[in-house]
Amino acid sequence: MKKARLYSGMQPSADSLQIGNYIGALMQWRDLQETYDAFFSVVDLHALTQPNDPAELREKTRRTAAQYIAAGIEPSKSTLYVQSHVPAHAELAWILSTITGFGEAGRMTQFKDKSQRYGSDATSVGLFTYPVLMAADILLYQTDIVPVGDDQKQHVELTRDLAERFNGRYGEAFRVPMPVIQQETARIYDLQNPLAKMSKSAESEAGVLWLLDDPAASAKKIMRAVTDSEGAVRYDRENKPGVSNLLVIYAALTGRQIASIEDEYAGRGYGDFKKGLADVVMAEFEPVRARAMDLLGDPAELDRVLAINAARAAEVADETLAKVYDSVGLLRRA
Ligand code: AQP
Repeated sequence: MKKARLYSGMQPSADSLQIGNYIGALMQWRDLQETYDAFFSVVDLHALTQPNDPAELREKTRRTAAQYIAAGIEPSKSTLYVQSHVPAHAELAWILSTITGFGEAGRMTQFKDKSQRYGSDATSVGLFTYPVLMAADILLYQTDIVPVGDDQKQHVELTRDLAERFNGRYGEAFRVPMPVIQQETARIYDLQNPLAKMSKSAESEAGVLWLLDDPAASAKKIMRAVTDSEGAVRYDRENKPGVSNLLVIYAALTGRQIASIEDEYAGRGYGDFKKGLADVVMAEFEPVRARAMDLLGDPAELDRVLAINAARAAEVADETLAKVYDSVGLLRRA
């Protein structure tokens, strides 16, 4: 039987991914690639919506791809490629932008948040059309499911609306995808501000655990993580967000139930618990880091693997794009 298709991606917006990207996305992708025909891209065109140093963006793109592989995404099993290597993404985004309402795009909360944060002079049209490019990413591959965090749900809803609108107007060209929303327990918060989502672009580094960081630095950040004065290792998201976040990380990385971790640390202080967690994080990250560094030591080989995967992606994407061009009435080149 043909496997259902899955699409997801991450921006190469930092030298290293953070533990939220790992637990909230990569660990799940690693499992999902077994049952789905999975496409995972490094969305470098999206990353252009932030200011970038060109040489650094190239490096971050390689590093992000290396971390996908190091975390267990297998380029022989999944299609792991760089978005800009498949020109159909930008081309379909243009077509989709012509059927997207201005007001519809303006209602996207991520755009509203980011544009407020940057101010109108620093807000580009690219940031405004970011969700249209994301819709193109998903629709090019006739995707069945899109695993995303709940902050991306609105973008997948827009994708569905655009697919249905296009199909209704021009005839069936796209499969209408379903979002699969990540569970609350897969969401990781900043260690210093456990009410804010941990993010690659956090203002302060103190609350972010980087996959490629020196293990001693990660351990230090865990030991300094914000907790509370109760002293009990107990999950209570509302009243104990710091400790709850650490428990979620512990449980996600060990596959254990939160209750069993609470039992283990009952009557022991936060120091012991944090030390235990630091050991868990270091044991998990160490092989990932070593493998990523190994891959980055041979960039020509990494580029070769990415090129093979981009060719595989382009085969599927080009077929969808050709259909779309025909549907909207663009004259075929003789
Ligand atoms: N804190 C998090 N907890 C759980 N999942 C998370 N993801 C990101 N942060 C957390 C998941 O990682 C993937 C990365 O998506 P992205 O790179 O396109 O952007 P993002 O979601 O905005 O991630 P960041 O790290 O916060 O990046 P910046 O700072 O560049 O915006 C997604 O699957 C996301 O759900």
